Amino acid sequence: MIKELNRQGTENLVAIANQFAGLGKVTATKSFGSGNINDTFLVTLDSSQQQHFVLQRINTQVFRQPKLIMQNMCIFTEHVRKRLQSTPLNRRWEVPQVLLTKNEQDHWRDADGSFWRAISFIEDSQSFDTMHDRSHAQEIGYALGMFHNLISDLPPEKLADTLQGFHITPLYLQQYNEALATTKARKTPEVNYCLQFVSDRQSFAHILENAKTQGILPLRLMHGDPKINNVMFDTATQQAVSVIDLDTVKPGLVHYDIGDCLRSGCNPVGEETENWDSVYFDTDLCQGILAGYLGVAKAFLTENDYAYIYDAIRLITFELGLRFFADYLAGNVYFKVKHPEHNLARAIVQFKLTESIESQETQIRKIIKDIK
Ligand code: GN1
Ligand code: MG
Repeated sequence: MIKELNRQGTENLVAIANQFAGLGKVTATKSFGSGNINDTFLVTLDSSQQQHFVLQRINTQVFRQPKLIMQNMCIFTEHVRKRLQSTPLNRRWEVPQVLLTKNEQDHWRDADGSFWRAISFIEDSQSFDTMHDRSHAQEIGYALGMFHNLISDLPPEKLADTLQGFHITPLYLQQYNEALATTKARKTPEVNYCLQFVSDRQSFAHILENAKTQGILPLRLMHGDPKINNVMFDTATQQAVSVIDLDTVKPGLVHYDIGDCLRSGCNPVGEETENWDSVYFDTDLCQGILAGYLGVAKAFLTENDYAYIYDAIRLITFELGLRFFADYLAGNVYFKVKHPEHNLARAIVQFKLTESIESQETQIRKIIKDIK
């Protein structure tokens, strides 16, 4: 029975992929990447013009208005295409393209109502879940800087809000309190550690939103999810060539991105480890990422922006832990999990990382001061 369903699933996938395969026939599909929200597949074609593309089923429980994502993506890619045409870079840089169906639509709804879309695959490139060394870190920073730079002249209001409340830490705190009030989770030592951890940081959760409301930090366009494995590297040169996963490109703070990139890039054991004692924030990698980032981003950052970089690193790390923990308490309804305690384990990783960031505050602030 299971075999039968799998076979049928694969056949359906090929049929869906063929909707987007204008340049050939689909010869293979396979699961791709390690996304926590959408389902992602790499499609292989028999065409010499286009060998692969990325097919995704959008999780519409999370992204309630998936058409807005496609609209944003088209505006974003068009803007960047024009920018690169008028001011070409002196190195390889690619922007994922939206692929249309045979009926020229930017998505396809299957018989179950699932929302499918296709994006070009950046050929001869790869991504990594953990950082190798300082030069890798510098390239990750460059990639985020280039990403911000290329949209720094696109007014934020041109893009829609594809995920309301995303990276608004006080809202996550509210959802956490709601989950806590009704949870059936047992109070194990791990759960108690997380409860105490969040309780000790309630007022800190407001730091970036307060700065935004007071006009200290301006609303800009951001990527929303610039974690290490969303940066593609040229397989030959090992230089960063693209930032992928554009679903959350929308108005926000660049600080969410800086924080997310550093919390993800400076944790050498990665966010899926269960060896919690090995989790730490590597300040050499932090220096590398910031050097790469500021090399490109210096032009548009203000004095106030620098003043909040340390807080952003600490906050976004804490926030992701809070999001994982709240989802564990709520019964794993948002992030995909491999086992019932998965989100709890992920939360502990982010909280251990937050502790490591807090214990190195002076060094991190000095890195930021010396580099600007
Ligand atoms: C989710 O699905 P994925 O892996 O691209 C999440 C990010 C988290 C990340 C943690 C829309 O991203 O915010 O940082 O997991 N995306 C959304 O791995 O919530
Ligand atoms: Mg993502």
